[in-house]
Amino acid sequence: MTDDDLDAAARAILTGNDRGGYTIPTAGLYPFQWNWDSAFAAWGFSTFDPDRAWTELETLFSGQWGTGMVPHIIFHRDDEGYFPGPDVWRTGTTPPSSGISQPPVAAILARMIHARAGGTERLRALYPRLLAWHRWWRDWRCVEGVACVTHPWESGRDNCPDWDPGMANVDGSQVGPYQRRDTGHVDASMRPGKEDYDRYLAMVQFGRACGWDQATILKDGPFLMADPAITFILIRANRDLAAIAGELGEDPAEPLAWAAELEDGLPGIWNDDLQAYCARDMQTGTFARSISSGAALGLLAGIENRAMEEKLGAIWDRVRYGIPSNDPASDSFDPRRYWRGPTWPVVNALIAVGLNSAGRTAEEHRLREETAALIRQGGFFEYFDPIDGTACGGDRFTWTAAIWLAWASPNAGRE
Ligand code: 2M8
Repeated sequence: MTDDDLDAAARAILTGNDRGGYTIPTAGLYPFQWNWDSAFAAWGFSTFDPDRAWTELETLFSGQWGTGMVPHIIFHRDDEGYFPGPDVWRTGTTPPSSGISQPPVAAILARMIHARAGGTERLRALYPRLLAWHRWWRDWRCVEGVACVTHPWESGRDNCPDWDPGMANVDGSQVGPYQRRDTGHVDASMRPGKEDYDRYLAMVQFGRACGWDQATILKDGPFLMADPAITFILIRANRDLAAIAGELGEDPAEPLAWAAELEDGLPGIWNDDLQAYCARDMQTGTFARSISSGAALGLLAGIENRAMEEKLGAIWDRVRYGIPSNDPASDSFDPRRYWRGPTWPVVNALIAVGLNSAGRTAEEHRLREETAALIRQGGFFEYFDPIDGTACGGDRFTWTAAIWLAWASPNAGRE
């Protein structure tokens, strides 16, 4: 296939995964609207259908809770193909949704979509919703100055070794019987294990039992870990929101103050032993034992740190294709099991936004070429083995198609 053919195929994936105002990540495995997947889908749509791009974000925010939280999954219609569905989350919301959030990339991408394709009035209408969501992050997820997650699914990097310290203290033994659906769609050896799933469900059951009361979840919940990736994303997203505020004639003070607070909190997630920003269990103080791709998002937030960059450079050199989700030198590295080692085109794209902002054009070019090579060889899969490039997870994947169109394709207009 030529790159032009790949562009056409990527557009066909986005339109094929369109369920009317929102796109599913991939048919079968993920049949609902996922939060950060949708923000990337909008970025992809903005290259050929700006109206549809804004609609994607508007539909995402139609699921926003009164508290400002934007859920990680919105169940616009029933589908038996995924577990846990709305009957397990039982949030009582309309539309039905999960009870946790996902990385707040929407403001970052909305700003880039606006720069690429216009749509000032659509952005103006979204602005208060973005602000309310960021305020929710500040009020309910920022602990000791850094952004935390109350469930590994909230991080978007589900079974990453980042979460192993917190997961070790979650009791999954009492969750009762249940039927997973994911392992019916993709190879079980690539998915999180049963013990992980038991713990994931125990956390959902805790949230449900307290009526998704955030104060209770923070104080008494089974899991609370600081997430370097979300901390960096939120710093950048707050600054982008402040820039959007400036363009719209709104007051940027609030998001700027939130970004500054997060930056002040960064020493709390600096792991001296690994010389990198790392996930940290806020209940025990324990750091994750290896460096993940979360650290590579530092430049997105304008954080330059020589010691960490040397470490990240060495990690990148240990693989052939893009930034791996976990350090190949770590004993927890697993090149094909979800977030325990593979490379994710969508994360590479986000890292590249940071490299671009920092003027690291040579590294950005390398990352783009390595990511493009994966897609040219293997197609629009969910993720890839970073060493031999084997395509893994779901096929015809929305966010892989989206980042091809907006970034990795030689035909993508650069922001
Ligand atoms: C994966 O997460 C879901 C749960 O949210 C799952 O494995 O069932 C993650 O890769 C997440 O980041 C992503 O948003 C989702 C849909 O692509 O799949």
